[in-house]
Amino acid sequence: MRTQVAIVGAGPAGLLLAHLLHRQGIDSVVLERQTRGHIERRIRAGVLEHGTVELLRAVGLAGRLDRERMVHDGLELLFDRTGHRIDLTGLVGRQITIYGQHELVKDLVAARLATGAPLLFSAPALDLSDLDTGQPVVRFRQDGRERELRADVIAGCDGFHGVTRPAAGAGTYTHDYPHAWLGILAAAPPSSPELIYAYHPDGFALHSMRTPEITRLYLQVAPDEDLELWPDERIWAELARRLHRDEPAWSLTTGEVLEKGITAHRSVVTEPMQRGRLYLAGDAAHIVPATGAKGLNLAVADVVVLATALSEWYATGATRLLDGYTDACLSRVWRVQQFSAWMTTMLHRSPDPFTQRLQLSQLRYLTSSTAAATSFAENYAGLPLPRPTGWS
Ligand code: FAS
Ligand code: PHB
Repeated sequence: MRTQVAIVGAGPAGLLLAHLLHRQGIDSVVLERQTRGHIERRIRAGVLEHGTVELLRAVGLAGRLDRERMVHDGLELLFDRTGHRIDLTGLVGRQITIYGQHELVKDLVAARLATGAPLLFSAPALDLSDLDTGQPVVRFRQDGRERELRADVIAGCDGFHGVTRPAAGAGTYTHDYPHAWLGILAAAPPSSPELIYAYHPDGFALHSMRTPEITRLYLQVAPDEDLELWPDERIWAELARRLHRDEPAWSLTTGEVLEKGITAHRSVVTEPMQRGRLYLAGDAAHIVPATGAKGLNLAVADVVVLATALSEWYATGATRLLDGYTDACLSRVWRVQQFSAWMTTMLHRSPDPFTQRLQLSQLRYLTSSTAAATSFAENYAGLPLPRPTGWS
């Protein structure tokens, strides 16, 4: 097979890149290891930044999102059994959107299939070659046969466990956090209209949601926690304890647990995010702890930069933006890494009493200083996104 851009991975990064390139008349082939059903059911992120939604709307991908999303103007920080609201809209004029990543993937898959352009499921990329030539190749498997896809450029959008990041042979910065998240998806209406980030002596807890009927909740647990030790009753009891507040009116609404799992927390940055004609985007290039709800949004920012650089190259032959791809992405990547690490260390239980005092001081300052709350709101709701070529 032959195409202009070979895209490995049909997550938010790969599918959005394919869409932005298609709008510029640039051909691509998307290779996805899993089936369509698998990627459209995979529960991951749920918070979209203000800029991410504006972008999706500007490129014609927000039809269902605008009908079904939940819009939040603020969130709550809970500590010392008292809730403190951060007014995102009041402080920085920006909102967040609650819309499941798997719902967005469904919309992106539908948009791709509507163009008739290739999206190959159950087609795992095996390895890459000729990256330093003008005609790099992806070897992949489809229907039991090994095939080759030759392209001008390869976009590595295959997540943290894909084949493209190792092929880039780049250096990585890694930091592992001494905790993980036990997350559940539950058939229960939200107990509060907005997200609650709870700092508790026994560990962090998060009350989030997907729809008016479905909640998403998380508990801080040990990195090697055994899920077998967490029957649903214990999870609900621990959530109620950590989300407890002195306001008598508030209580946690429980329901059937639809899905539960444990997710590690780590920070990873790959530098450079390119090698020859290979460009990494999204989780293939960097991982953030989920506390700041940034992973998906950072993937979107990368592909906006990459699509703009590729559009210029195909339109003018200029490689200026492609050559500067890594630098253009890394400024935002490290900003988001710092914010996510800061939010994670501020809100997760530390065994060290001195650190606990620092955490409480940080939380009290953040919820009593407009300057501090504004900086938080600016980072949380999302810094402005670069504007892709042809943004209407
Ligand atoms: P993705 O991982 O989404 O997509 C990569 C795609 O490449 C996948 O479809 C994969 O099947 C495919 N692939 C892999 N290897 C391949 C190969 N060899 N050939 C072809 N295809 C291949 N973020 C939040 O903000 N909130 C959350 O609650 C949250 N929870 C998360 C839970 C988990 C378990 C994980 C892993 C991440 C979570 N994240 C969360 C972060 C998440 O949203 C990611 O940042 C986001 O999925 C990144 O999108 P992509 O870069 O497109 O990578
Ligand atoms: C989620 O809903 O999955 C979610 C929300 C906020 C976060 C992390 C995850 O900070």
